[in-house]
Amino acid sequence: MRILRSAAAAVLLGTVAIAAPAAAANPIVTSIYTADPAPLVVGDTMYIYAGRDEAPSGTSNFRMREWHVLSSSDAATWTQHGARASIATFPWAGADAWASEVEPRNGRYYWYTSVNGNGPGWMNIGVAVGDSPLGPFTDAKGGPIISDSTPNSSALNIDPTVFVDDDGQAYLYWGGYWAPRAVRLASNMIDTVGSVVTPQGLTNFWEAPWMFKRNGLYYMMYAANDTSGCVTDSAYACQRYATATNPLGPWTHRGIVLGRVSSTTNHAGAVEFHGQWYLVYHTANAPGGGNFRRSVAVDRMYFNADGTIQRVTPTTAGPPPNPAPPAAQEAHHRAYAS
Ligand code: FUB
Repeated sequence: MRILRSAAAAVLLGTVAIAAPAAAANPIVTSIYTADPAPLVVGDTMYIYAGRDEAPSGTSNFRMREWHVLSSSDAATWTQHGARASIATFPWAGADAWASEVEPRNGRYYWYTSVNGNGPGWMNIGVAVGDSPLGPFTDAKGGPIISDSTPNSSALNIDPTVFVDDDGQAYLYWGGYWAPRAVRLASNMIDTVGSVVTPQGLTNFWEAPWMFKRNGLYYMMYAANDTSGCVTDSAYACQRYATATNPLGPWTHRGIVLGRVSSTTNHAGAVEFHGQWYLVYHTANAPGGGNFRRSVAVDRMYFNADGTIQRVTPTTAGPPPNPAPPAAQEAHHRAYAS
């Protein structure tokens, strides 16, 4: 059974073609459905790691087996690199390639995933590792980092976001069903250190945390589905955010980054690229799209002078091209010429 599943996944991975760069517009990819985007900037390239929605039209369950990678040199034109990890990447798992995020450390790229293990319980956090942003990626731990049997784990162990602070300490945050969780990671990026804690102050947290730091302040963005300013129908969600002066909180809720989108789920990541900030999120806006056939979008995100975030206005045009500054391009060309 295991061999058959792996072989099928290998075929899937092998048949995904690398597409030519696609013109800027939201959604940024329409040849497949993509969801749960996690941006990562490496040098002059922005990568987006995203799950693939494969639910047939008219069905009402997630069908997700692969994680794909996109890249861009200007945040406007995107190249599809196909599936770079799948359920088969984790021999101990069998279904549900849900939200993921890649965190670099010491020249390696750690791809944290939500995936349904074959053991007791439902969702787990797994981690694969590769030597480049495009992989190849292999299971780094041989089992889940977090499972339902982890003491004080979330009610739903999904949606990992990993952050390495300036002092080298790494943190894993995750959670769903209104239950955010956090734990320190060892410097090997695959073992937890100490107890799982419950972050305080993430008002109306539902799922999909996204951690980052800007100007010495910690930011946690997350999906909420309350009807007290977020959405009018709690089947949908918005993106709220909170800030803290310590990576484990306590957090102070600051407001809404992104209102309701056309899909019931609302999952986003934020990143700075070539001096500008971007919000990467998903909607149901692609042709034939829906709650289980979502598509990734990119738009500019703006901070106020006091560090608060302006609410993002989703666009269909997407952001204008933001290539590397000329000096960086010259240095890049010189490096290649030498
Ligand atoms: O894509 C499956 C799940 O839906 C994700 O893990 C959640 O964040 C929501 O987007």
